[in-house]
Amino acid sequence: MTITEQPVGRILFGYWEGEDVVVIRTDEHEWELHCHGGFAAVNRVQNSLESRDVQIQDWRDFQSGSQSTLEREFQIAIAKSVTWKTTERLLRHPTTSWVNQLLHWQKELKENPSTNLAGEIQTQCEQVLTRSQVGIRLTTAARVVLAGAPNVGKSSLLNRLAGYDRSIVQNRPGTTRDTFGAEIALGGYPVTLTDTAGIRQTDDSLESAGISRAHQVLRTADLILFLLDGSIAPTLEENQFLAQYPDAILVLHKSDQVVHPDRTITSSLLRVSALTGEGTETLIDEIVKHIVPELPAPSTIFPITGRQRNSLQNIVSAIQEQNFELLNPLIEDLLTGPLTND
Ligand SMILES: Nc1nc2c(ncn2[C@@H]2O[C@H](COP(=O)(O)OP(=O)(O)OP(=O)(O)O)[C@@H](O)[C@H]2O)c(=O)[nH]1
Ligand SMILES: [Mg+2]
Repeated sequence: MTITEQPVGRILFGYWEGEDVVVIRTDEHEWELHCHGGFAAVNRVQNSLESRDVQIQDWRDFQSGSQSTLEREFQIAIAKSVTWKTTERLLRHPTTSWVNQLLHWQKELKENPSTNLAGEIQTQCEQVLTRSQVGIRLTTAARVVLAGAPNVGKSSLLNRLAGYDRSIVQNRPGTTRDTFGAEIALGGYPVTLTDTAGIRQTDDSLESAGISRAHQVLRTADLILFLLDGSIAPTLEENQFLAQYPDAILVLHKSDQVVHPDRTITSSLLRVSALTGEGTETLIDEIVKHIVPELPAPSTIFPITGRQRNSLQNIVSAIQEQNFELLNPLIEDLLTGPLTND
């Protein structure tokens, strides 16, 4: 059977240029095509159809229908979500209730402009804004950076946490020359774990370039893990680093080795060994505790895009400045403003 003979609603299974495909005719002139695999398989099928004058529609336009921008943003976030945990949490977000609440406010403001609703709107928008970090962590990978002296075991720990050999490990200080990341999930949350060049004074221009890149990523990191080699005495560089990045989490690395007598071990110091795996579970818990704020109850509203956060902030500012006439258009903007990329 060819697809033009396919009855509407009938599901066909077959091959398209070597790829398995499932084709459903959804209307007289509309077919839905599903294929398996990653982006390469999808792109291959799509390109071959495009070359035969089939019009490809972006799924974001396809699903827009009568939905508000707010609802579309949550759907896009769910589609892009890379872990089960973040998908589940986004699916449970009470988006419809949020939309209904905004529509209700708009109606009230129109029907009764003298209404004393502004106080309630301000309080609720401020509360939603306090949960911004939750929305960011559910939709954007946290940037966690590994730092420390050359040879302290940064690349080994990255490989251990990633579960594969992403980074080159050698018993020679100065092995890693550039910064690079591994996309992983820790505790169910997406994380970009970045390896950096070991920080030290050096005359090697390539190594110094790597060290200055390390500082660039350290300045924008959500969390820094600073590794100390427990088997050697504390160094001046360690103290200098901690003065510069006081929020870094300290990790006493190579914990499988005998701790140097000059090292003071406090109970807050995490003891980890990339070699044996000791302490890695505790380290992961600690990372998650730092990057993800406590999740609110499933029925709680939170913003997930920069557009939503800006819109909420504009509503709060309008109320603070007593520009009540701006409230309705600003709520409209939160509901239906143009999609942005942030
Ligand atoms: N005993 C022990 N050795 C380790 C551990 N982790 C790494 N090493 C060893 O330490 C040496 C350096 O490891 P790397 O992971 O390359 O260290 P690095 O911090 O990335 O080094 P640079 O890239 O030069 O800055 C290698 O010989 C590793 O096998 C550990 O947990 N225990
Ligand atoms: Mg390295």
